[in-house]
Amino acid sequence: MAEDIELQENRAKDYVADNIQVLEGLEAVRKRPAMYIGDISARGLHHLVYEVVDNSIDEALAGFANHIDVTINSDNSIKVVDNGRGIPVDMHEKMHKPALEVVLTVLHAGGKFDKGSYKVSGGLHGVGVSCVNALSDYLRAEIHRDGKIHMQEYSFGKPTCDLTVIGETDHTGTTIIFHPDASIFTETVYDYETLASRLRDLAFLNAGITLTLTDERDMNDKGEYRKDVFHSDEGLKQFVRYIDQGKESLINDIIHLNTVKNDVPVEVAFTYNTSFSESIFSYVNNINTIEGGTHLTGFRRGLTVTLKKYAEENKLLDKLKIELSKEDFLNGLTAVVSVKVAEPQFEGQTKTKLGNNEVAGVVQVAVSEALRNFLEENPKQAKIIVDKVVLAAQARQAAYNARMKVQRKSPLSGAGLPGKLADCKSRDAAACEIFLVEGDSAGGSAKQGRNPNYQAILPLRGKILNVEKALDHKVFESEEIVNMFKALGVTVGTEEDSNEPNMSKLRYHKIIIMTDADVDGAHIATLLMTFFFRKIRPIIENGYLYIATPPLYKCSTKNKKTQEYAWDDHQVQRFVDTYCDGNRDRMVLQRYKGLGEMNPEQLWETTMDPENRMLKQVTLTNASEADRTFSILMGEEVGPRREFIEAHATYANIDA
Ligand code: 0RA
Repeated sequence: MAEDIELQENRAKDYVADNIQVLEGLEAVRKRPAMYIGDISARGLHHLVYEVVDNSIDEALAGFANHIDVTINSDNSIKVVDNGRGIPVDMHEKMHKPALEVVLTVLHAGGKFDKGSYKVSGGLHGVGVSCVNALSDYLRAEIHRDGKIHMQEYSFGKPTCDLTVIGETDHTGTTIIFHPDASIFTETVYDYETLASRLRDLAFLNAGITLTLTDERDMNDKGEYRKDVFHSDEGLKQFVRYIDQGKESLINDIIHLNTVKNDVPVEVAFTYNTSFSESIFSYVNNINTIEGGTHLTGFRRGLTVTLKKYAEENKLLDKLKIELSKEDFLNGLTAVVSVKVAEPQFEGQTKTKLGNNEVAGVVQVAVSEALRNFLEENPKQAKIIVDKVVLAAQARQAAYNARMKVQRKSPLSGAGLPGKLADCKSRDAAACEIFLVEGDSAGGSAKQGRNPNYQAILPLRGKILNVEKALDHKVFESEEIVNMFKALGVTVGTEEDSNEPNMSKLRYHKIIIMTDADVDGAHIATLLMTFFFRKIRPIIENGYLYIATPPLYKCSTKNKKTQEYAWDDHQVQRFVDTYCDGNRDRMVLQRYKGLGEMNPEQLWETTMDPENRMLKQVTLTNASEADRTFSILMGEEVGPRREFIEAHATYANIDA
């Protein structure tokens, strides 16, 4: 334990030296924050909250807390309250300061007082709450412990007062309030949905704990703050049901196991729906392992081996003429795999891939046992699953044939590019952009307005195919979709048993969806996002997908001397205030109904010119939430879609 050795050494030094050492630790965090929390964008900003909440989750998993309340205060500071034992406040003998202060000022000090406890949470980067302290211009800790309320405040990681008793209390717990340092972060406004989806995940992943989120920036007419309560009694079983809300289930049951094998707690839930996509989400110590790893390998193996064996033993494959491949078992599967590993090794580009080999076998055995039992007890549902696997194998063969027909005709030379593509001159993918434009007329304007050196235009006719509802071979028969694959230089499944997109010949690193700013445009943008999410997800994961934001208005003074574009009503009002002496009658307001109403110069100026345009980058903060949303919005079930739209009606009156 390197930290322990360091602490021992510190004891020999004098108090001042200790202090300097500690400050240097947090200075390092302030100097290179991305090294500690991933990045300094919105993601890092939200990560601060997860870091604090994870400590409370640990306290709950140790059996001492069951309630965690998160509040977004009106100044975008965050309050996290738990009902655990409270961070210890007694003197830390090695450090000569209260344990609380050590926790808040020494990197990785969080769990050091509680050796016996099984610390499995602790944030993606596991840096602890001291990191949050270092990156906050203000932090306040309030500890309810031993009948007293203890308080200490910090600024930029340094205490601004001694630990003080400020009152009495009849309960225990920890409250941390912090305000992120605006000089560190490029984004300082918290997004409710982002926090809500993480807290919802945590509730599903840790059955029995209640988490709440309150937004004090957002009050309704009744004077209530926006608030959600997240709690799950059935854990991952409910998680799977939640993800699949918009999908039609194939079998009634959700197969659920929750066990400890070789000291590794394993929880898995899965079921099948009638869709053709695979929705597997995996977690290690509550961290979403986006890149997968050994736990996922174990799950897949347990699932395929057991199902195949059952199908063979029960002679359910006799009519099948082709070999089953691994992916046939994953069609229409929704699964969540969660393991808690004492010493996880994280690998991969984003350090979200579990490397511990011993975990694969543990999960495989647990899944095999549970699935075997389920199949034997539920022969009817077992037959339905196997039939679906067989269907998937046949569909795979048909899709492969369709793809091959397309991709054979599409050599890498320019000759294979779609006729409608106006390509750019550059061949440097990192510098190149492609605009996917709604309609031929807007496409024409874009072609004239663009910078042809690095901007390509692909006009799309009307609504593209909804891939959420279509079988793969239909997808590869759709002209618009094939054109996109060809233009992008992406192929899918050139290996017969794989659906992985091949990105190595990707021709553009900015793929920009440009649609009208109306309901139809939003629908087309959603169809395109669904397509990328389901078929070429790495484009989103790599940050290559963008949405253009054409202006909604052009404001002109009556004499036409001054003109400005506006994207919202605030900007219109600012124009009125600045150029019309606050008198709306002196302004001519042109409402753009579509891209086609702009001439090429206007389209360039407002929407395409990198100097002026505002691109929205499509990011993926929570893949299971995105999966659920796409299947609700684009899938078969009408009820959940209506509910969802009523709850999230952003485009409700944009056309009014
Ligand atoms: C170490 C020891 C003990 C509690 C905690 C840490 C603790 C940390 C956090 C962070 C947020 N909430 C927390 N709650 C508790 C307790 C040791 C003892 O009481 O014996």
